[in-house]
Amino acid sequence: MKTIIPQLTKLVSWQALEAHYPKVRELHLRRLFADDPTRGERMTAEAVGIYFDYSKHRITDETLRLLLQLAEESGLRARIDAMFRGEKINGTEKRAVLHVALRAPKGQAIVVDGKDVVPQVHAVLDKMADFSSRVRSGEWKGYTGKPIRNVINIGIGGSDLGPVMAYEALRHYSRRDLTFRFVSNIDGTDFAEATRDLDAEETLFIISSKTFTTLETMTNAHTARDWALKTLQDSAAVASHFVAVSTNAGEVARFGIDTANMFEFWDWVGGRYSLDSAIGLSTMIAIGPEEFRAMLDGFHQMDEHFRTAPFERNLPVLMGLLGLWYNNFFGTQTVAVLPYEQYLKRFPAYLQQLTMESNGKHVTLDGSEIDYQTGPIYWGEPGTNGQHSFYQLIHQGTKLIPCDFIGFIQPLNPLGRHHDLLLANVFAQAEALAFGKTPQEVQAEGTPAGLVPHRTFEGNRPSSTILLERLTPEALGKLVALYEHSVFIQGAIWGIDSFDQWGVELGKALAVRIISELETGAEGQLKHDSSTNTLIQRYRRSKELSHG
Ligand code: G6Q
Repeated sequence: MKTIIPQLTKLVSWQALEAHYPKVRELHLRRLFADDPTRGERMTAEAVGIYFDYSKHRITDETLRLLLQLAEESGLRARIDAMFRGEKINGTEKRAVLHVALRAPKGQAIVVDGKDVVPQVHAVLDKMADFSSRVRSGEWKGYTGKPIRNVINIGIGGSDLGPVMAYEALRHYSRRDLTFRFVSNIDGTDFAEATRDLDAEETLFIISSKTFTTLETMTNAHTARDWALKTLQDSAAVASHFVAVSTNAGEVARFGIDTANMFEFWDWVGGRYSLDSAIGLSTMIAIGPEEFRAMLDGFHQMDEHFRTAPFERNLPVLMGLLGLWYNNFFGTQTVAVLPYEQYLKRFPAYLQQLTMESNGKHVTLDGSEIDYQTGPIYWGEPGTNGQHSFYQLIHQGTKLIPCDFIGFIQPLNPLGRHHDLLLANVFAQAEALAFGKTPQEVQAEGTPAGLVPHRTFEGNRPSSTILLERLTPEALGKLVALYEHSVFIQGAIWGIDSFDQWGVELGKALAVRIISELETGAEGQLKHDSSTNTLIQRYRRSKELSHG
């Protein structure tokens, strides 16, 4: 199926932005703020409880006007509407992209292939709520009659990063008498460390896999079954200690899990967009069904804002356009995500998948090679830790790195002056990056001449400040949806498929061949390049020697 994509770099607005860029490049944020004392109030937007300050970006009103024109001219509105209508906008996989349906309230209709999917979503949510409540209350018992005390989610990629991030983010709201662990890596250490101090009689495994065929997850799931049965001694115990989250009932049954204990989702939910589907079962057990529904409501509020707000006040659109401005005109390569909230410590890792798997593409939807930059590299750490490590490069290095500062007005753990100190650091970092410190200012402090260049901060380093009231499940939903939609709008303008991930396939296929060569293959038959052959031979020889 061919989708007609307007040629991005030929658009009038794109060319106007190209002509406009050299002028803006020469402007310093010091000047822009001095010339317009209202800039810090004007260049902000607020919606659904998120305050978005974009005044410290290297833009003028004209830049914004042209970026908004680009959004219109590249057909963004039609792409947004197509997504919400359930059209198959994931062209290469011929799938609808409907994570928004996962948080649609009862009664709203979203139709895919002639069928309203919202009732199914709520049926699964109800089933999850029932199960979660039974685990939380102790009514759901292990095989030997003990209540569940430990929940281990086994999954990888989209079936892991969302659940881990959401659990960590919402730990404040979680049941502290239950232990939650997450096993993803095929490295046996991950499983061994997650289970070494646990009692199998009190442990529930959630096998989370859309396909139920993923090598890492199925290997860990089989290891988990062996581990559990070593203690429980009876394969009938699997029914009490294993549940599945999947789209693949056949494989779930083949593994030995009763499909009555399977929580369904659908092919129109992409892995990295699935934390609010049944993939969030561990989150629901941790925080309870009510808080989980509050999170969904937060997502939905942002969805509605995204769907209905005019682009100039639309947070995901503004955020996406600003990212595109640096990526495509300033030529920046990365974005730093800096949450000043300890509970969001896994948020940057989660965003890495969301952004980079979605927009790390080299061809347009119609398969043409792209001659402009697509998705940037996302990275980050929670503040203030990063300030004592990599911020040096952001402040004084030779690379321009737009930053997203994320902060919350109210602390979840009020402790002396901690929160004021934390927030002071958010505001100070954004200020220091934007305005820097001139050589004259450094000299005026009596700095020895030789040190002046070292202590000078050129400034003009852009950042957004994203402020929310308090990290609640609802707030987390809003924040995740903000990034989801901003990734989508960038991908839509770049004309790429943000919802496929063919780039993960080649390595997987090659590994399958190498696995058999490591385990059984004869050295003489290796047909890789000389480097891969030598590595395989070296591993095999050492393995043989160490096994005597
Ligand atoms: C996400 C990707 C990918 C996927 C994992 C796990 O968007 O599709 O990260 O989530 O490969 O896949 P399964 O859930 O099928 O095991």
